[in-house]
Amino acid sequence: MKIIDARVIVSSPGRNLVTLKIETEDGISGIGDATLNGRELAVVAYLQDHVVPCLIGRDARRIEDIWQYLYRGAYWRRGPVTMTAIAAVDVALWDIKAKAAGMPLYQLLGGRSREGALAYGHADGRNLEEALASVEKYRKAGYRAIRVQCGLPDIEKVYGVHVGEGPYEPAQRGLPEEERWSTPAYMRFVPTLFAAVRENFGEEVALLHDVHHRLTPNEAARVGKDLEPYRLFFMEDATPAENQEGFRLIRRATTTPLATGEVFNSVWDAKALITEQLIDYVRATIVHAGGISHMRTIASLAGLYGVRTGFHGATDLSPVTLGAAIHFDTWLPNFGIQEYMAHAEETMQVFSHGHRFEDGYLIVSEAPGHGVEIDEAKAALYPYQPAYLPVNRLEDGTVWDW
Ligand code: GCO
Ligand code: MG
Repeated sequence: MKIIDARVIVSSPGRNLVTLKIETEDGISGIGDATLNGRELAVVAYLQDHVVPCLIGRDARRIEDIWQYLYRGAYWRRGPVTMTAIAAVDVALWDIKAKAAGMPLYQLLGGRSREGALAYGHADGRNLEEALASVEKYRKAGYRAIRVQCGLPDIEKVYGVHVGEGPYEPAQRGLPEEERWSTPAYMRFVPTLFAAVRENFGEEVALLHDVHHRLTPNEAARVGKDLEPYRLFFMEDATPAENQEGFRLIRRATTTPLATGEVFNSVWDAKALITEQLIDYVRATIVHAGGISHMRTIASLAGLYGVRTGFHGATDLSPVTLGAAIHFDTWLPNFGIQEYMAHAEETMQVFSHGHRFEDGYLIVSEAPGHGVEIDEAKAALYPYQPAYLPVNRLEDGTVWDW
């Protein structure tokens, strides 16, 4: 089953998304997501200039060999650009293999382990009142797990909180915007937020929160302790995880469950975190961590240490990644939770799939492959728009983690 064509589709239906389509001599094609938010064109060039020429003529059935060829064979390893490009190839090849077998992808992975994947939605508000109203909306929509983010007094823009109409979207067209951040204001406010949410919505709903890399390990330990009474499902990215050992300090101080890893691209980014049981959920995901093949390695290692997955699922991960993730979640024994943000209407004019959200769970479609298709003619209607994630500064102007 020779690969006869591979092309990169860059489109901006609501936001920039990059897709790789691989075609085989048998007429079966597959697609993979290659979107790296704010750095899209670096992956496009990596694929077009260095990967696609090496794919033509290879046997599409040899997924593992092609993965090793692109990873080991490149000499230069890891990094978000490389691993996103490899992921796009890998997911497209799994899509092709599953279509050739006439099976939904989860069947090839080992079959169903659950009926649906528990999903969490994003509640947010510019102030406490709005945040509570947003939680209410997600409860009514059937969510059993809800992430809660809230604006801070005297801070104009806060991560995870929408401005204007429509859902939160951090990437903005044009050059990067700059935001201001106050750690003390955040640390004072966040326990109040979760006290109010528990008071209004009771003990049953699973609550999550994303600190988005803003704290030092010791500050994270403090916040983890302060949030213990509200029994979070997890506290995410409490501190940047480049220094994996930094999590020892947080872990010793609090029983609030910890999640990290949406920016990870390899098992090496998570090795100490997993083997030392410093986290409860690993958030590395298919598109940025080398595809299904490498995510299996990360998830299997995690399984040995009682760590579960909590795949990143913001809108900059295209419907193709979401589709592949729902298959993975349906199979993986140590699945934990799936982040779920519905894509914009324009995005869903370009991509189609049969996966569905029902009663708090994502239910996998039975279509062969990963079940997500792209309409290339519609994609062409939305040309690429330069857009960037914001840059963060402390109140005194120091550049900080966003
Ligand atoms: C999340 C994430 C996102 C990221 C975004 C960056 O937990 O969903 O933190 O909001 O910031 O995906 O590209
Ligand atoms: Mg996050």
